[in-house]
Amino acid sequence: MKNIMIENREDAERVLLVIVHFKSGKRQWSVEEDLREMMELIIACGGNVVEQLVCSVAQPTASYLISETKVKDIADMCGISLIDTVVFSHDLKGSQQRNLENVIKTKTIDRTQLILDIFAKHASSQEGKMQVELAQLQYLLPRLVGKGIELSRLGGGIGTLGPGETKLEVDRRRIDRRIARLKRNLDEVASQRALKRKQRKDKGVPALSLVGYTNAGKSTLLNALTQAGQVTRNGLFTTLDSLSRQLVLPNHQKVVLSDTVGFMHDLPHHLIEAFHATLEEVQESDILLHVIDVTHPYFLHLKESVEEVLKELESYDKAIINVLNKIDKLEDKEWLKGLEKNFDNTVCISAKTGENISGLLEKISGMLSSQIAEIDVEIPITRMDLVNLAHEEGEVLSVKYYAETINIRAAVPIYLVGKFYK
Ligand SMILES: Nc1nc2c(ncn2[C@@H]2O[C@H](COP(=O)(O)OP(=O)(O)OP(=O)(O)O)[C@@H](O)[C@H]2O)c(=O)[nH]1
Ligand SMILES: [Mg+2]
Repeated sequence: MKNIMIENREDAERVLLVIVHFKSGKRQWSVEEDLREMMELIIACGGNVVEQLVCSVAQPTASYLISETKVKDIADMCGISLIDTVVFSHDLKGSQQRNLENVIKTKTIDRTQLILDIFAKHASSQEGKMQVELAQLQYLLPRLVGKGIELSRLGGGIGTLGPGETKLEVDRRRIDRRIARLKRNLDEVASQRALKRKQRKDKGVPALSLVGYTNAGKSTLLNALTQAGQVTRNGLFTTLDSLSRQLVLPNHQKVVLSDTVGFMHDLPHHLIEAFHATLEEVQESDILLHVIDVTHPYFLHLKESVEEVLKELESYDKAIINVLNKIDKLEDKEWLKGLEKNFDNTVCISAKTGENISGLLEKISGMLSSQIAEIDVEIPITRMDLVNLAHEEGEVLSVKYYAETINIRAAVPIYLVGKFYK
């Protein structure tokens, strides 16, 4: 297997990456795919991979996951190459992690902890920080042995991250209380968000969300469409908070477009749970723009992984536009035509150069005009024109006349909803 070249950073922690590959079982990513992504995760966390080892596992062992012989190999490599941290590509049970560290005598972490550390590093808003802390504590809780021991696990990834040293002495009960408080605070944030969404909905403004694998170009596209000034970077999990901006389509229709946290395959369940307030933005959207980096060597697998997360969020049956991004990097664009035929609702763009952004806007307008929304509104008695409009363009469910108002319930094209609420 070829070594993937990465930046040589003298100051970074020296990492030994262990790729665990099961010989049988459910369909999984290839070793090369896992290796590439784990490298990117470790770089995003500020580590430097100086050694890699692939462990083919026929039967996972209860004590170490991998065989005892391999554990001894790892211990030797750690000594020879002055390794600071061993990172496993597969999740480890608390007991496996402890057993490994006892033999290897080096800090050992798994993929989930690595991802949690990146999130901790990138969280900047109050909400983002609370969500990450909640996910970290939930990850930690079943790994606690005894009372307060092993809490050094927090902030024990690459670099010192996490909720912080001051919390290292807290015991299980305090963690439980902290989890309950974080959940309460996050529920409050979620209800504030829900209120804002309702106000938007009442005004008949359709909601669109940018979804996709991390690093696909979602924030770059939000900036191209709305000059939002969202931070973009070549690296994993740059955006953690959802940011919404108004977008006016060429037909003058106003919509709200939200950028949100990137997805990844086998995203730790705690993270999805902790980020539910942010992800509700996706669940409540009328249309999803699935941004796909077509220049990624494994983009079809990444697309499937995003669709898996959307299924988990019960959002896969929404109207989705597949936005094939970064086409400026392609020398040969002919093969894209085949893709466009195979996927539904596809547009090829470059968020960076602005190529075919107009095609994307057209697609959004087209899709909105085919979407129906139910309205239940009171309109002034003088506005019979709206009753006529509902009859002409939609399906009227009921019309009730009062002294000064008319109550109308109808199913109308989504782009007309705003007219009824003005
Ligand atoms: N060449 C090229 N690069 C792009 C394009 N769109 C985005 N990028 C680059 O891809 C990298 C990731 O872009 P982001 O917009 O931060 O990606 P994201 O999907 O928001 O990533 P997360 O927030 O981490 O989920 C950045 O270096 C961008 O400059 C594009 O159309 N062409
Ligand atoms: Mg982003």
